[in-house]
Amino acid sequence: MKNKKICIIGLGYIGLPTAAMFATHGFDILGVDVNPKVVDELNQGRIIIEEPYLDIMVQAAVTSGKLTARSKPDYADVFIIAVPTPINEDKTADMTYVKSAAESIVPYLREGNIVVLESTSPPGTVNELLVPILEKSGLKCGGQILVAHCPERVLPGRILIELVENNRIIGGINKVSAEAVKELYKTFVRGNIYITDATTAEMCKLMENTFRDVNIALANELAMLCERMGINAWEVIELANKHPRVNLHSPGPGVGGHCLAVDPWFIVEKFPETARIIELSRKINDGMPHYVKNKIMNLTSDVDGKRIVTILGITYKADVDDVRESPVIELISILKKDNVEVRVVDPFVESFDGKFDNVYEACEGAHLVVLGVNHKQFEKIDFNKVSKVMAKPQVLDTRNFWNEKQVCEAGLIYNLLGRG
Ligand code: SAJ
Repeated sequence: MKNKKICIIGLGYIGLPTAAMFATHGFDILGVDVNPKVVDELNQGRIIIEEPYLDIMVQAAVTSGKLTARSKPDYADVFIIAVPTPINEDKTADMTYVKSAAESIVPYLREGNIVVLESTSPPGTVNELLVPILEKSGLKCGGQILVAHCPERVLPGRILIELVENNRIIGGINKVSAEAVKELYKTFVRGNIYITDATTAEMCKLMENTFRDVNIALANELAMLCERMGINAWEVIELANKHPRVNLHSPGPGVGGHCLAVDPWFIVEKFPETARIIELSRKINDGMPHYVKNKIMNLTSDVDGKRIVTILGITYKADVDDVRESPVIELISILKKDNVEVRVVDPFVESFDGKFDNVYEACEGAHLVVLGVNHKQFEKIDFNKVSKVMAKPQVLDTRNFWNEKQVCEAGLIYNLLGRG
């Protein structure tokens, strides 16, 4: 298997770490990306995304000559497609990048090649979309070319660890395809590798994120119920989770990122009349920024003139720089529509309208501080300083992150999402 040439289409959060991983395991890697900046930087051993240790690994792979990049594919033994599958306005999957990636490799396909789709895709994509494109080469899939779906399942911030440690699912268009791709991934995966058919693998990947999204919707519904009942959802969660078969998730200002907020729709688009819990959960989670906005408006209802709200953390989750589908950004935009002055502090985000670098300056004259994302750095805030500079000393913690006692001792009123 080793010394084979692998062509990886798409050098983003998944394609690039996968390229670096194969390169450091003896393969010759050609990375392909439509963005010239990604290609140029990579050929100089540099990367333009944030992920722990990825820069070092990529630099080593490029220096050793095992990883190079260009804008077009070339002949190879294996082709891996790792391009984005964004979502359209109407909540259907935008398969444009997968289609053009597949079409771009057709001229270079030869008998004996392996083609792997890593991109998260609606069930049926490999059989109904990928195979017909690849067969334009005149080669038969399943015989002359082996084809499989090998969904990525790594968590941003832990990608290099999880690429190696996580279990993997490989769905082949036939058994020979699945077995061949298993041999390939075995070179660096230390978790178990399970083989199945392509559509089952597609559905597994989507259901993993849907499982999480539905459970978060349940937690968000619990938070809203507890507020009405005058009890604390976080206490309910803690105590209910003492049961050996219960694992309630955490409420929050909504669900973001390019996975949980998107993948469930790929199932809904297939059978909307059947995927009812999945669709309702998406809507509950998407409604959370509006719910939090109403809370903010109530907490500042006695303010004369323009309300000033300081939001700490705007990325889609803690300690990452990714703002895709961030519910806090949605919250900011609806607050602004209601004429609220929003100030933002986020050490992970370079620029954003209303961004302050200093927490205390951002709190000066504010009527409410909202903890949007629980970045580790926000643990160390000096609440005494915050309390002194605010016009109305109060906070809203949407993540159950701060220590209530500490906040109150500084003279601030502590409000918690999910507690009535
Ligand atoms: N969130 C909550 N409450 C919770 C847990 C999360 O509100 O109890 C929110 C987070 O704040 C965030 C969103 O959900 O806005 C998603 O965060 P996440 O950490 O659950 O997931 P992602 O999107 O970073 O990564 C997921 C992972 N999938 C699963 O854990 C099943 C990852 O393994 C996948 O590889 C990734 O999606 C992907 O690429 O599909």
